[in-house]
Amino acid sequence: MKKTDIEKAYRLAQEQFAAFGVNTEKAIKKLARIPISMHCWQGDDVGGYEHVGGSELSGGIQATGNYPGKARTIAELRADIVKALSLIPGKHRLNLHACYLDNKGKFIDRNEIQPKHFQSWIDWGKGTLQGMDFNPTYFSHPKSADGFTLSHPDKGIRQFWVEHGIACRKIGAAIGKQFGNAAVTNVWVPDSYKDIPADRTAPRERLMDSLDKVFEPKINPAHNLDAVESKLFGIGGESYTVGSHEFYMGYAVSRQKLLTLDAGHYHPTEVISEKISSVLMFCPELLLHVSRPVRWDSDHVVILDDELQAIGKELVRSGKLDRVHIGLDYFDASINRVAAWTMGMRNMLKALLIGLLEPFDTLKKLEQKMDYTQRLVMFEELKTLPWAAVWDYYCMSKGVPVGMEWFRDVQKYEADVLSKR
Ligand code: RNT
Ligand code: ZN
Repeated sequence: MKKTDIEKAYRLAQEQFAAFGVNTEKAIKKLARIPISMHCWQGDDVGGYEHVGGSELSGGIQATGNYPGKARTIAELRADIVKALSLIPGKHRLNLHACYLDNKGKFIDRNEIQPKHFQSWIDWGKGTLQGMDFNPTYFSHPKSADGFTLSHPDKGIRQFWVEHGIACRKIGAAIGKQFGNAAVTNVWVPDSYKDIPADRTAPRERLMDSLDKVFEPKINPAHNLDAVESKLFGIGGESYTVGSHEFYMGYAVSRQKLLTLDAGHYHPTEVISEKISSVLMFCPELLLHVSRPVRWDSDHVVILDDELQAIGKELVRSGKLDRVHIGLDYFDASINRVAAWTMGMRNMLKALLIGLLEPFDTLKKLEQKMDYTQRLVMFEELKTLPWAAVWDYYCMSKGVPVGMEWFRDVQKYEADVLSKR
């Protein structure tokens, strides 16, 4: 598309939105200030670099597919991340998992990792990223092979994982300190039973106790924020998940931690867009794992579907974006991984833009007057307003490819780099 055409389309769109009382310039400015935390694990199918060549993924999550070009080393992963970020408008964050440590070829067990093992990531990220987030890795490890970690019946194994959690919070703090903004360190454990348990209480009591130990050391919240993520079920853990939604909602509220809402961790008709407003009333802040479940927690690439748009709108409507951390969480190994990142990130931003372009005050007024007919008429009308022209203009103004142009770049990268791996 020609630059002048993008501008022309934008001017027309600007007028159409203005007729609804919406200022597109303001929307664009706000969008530019929202960082999305891009998950490192889409680049190598959640393998990590603890061992040469990555680890066997375990813990009830699965990456399926064997598309060529997976990042085999930290250097390759970084190159792929840089490529993806060059196609996404705005300045963003990187979400790292503990198993992506830079151990310089020497195995370091999870309870012994230190900030120094992530220093090369921090140094590398400083120029490019707005900040970084962190995750303890409670899967793909011999001590998680029983399907239990922080709630394991064995005290020694629980202690090992408590130490891992504490080590990770310290790494989060080192990251946050050096970037000048807090890293969110998100705790997710796979602990679950394949079949019906007899005792549902004891594992939850153990998890609560272990979490309290993980969070015991005081860490400056300006450097590190603690989040906890629930789940409904995992592969091989279908009947009972220790860290259920109720468990973590209660835990986060009582300990004033961040709650993580993962879009794939609820019953199929349950959506996280509906939960945002409630969680923000009772938790200090919120972390999102934007994902896409297809029939189950399948971690498909985030597309611009109804739920993603609902999430974008809810976040904007809440007026509390400053208390929300947006991260992506999916891993599709069956398509080009750089494209998978780019699509998900661009779609998340599109959803936020759609939210920012909504005449929320007008809709609220109609609702207060109980004019539900006009509310619905307006919802429908808004769907076809030319937000895409605003998006194109935004991409152009940020110096990233407009429309499908970004995919040409990825194709070239695949031919020049990925296909040679
Ligand atoms: C698993 C959780 C968790 C992981 C990442 C890799 O179901 O969603 O967030 O996907 O930690
Ligand atoms: Zn998640």
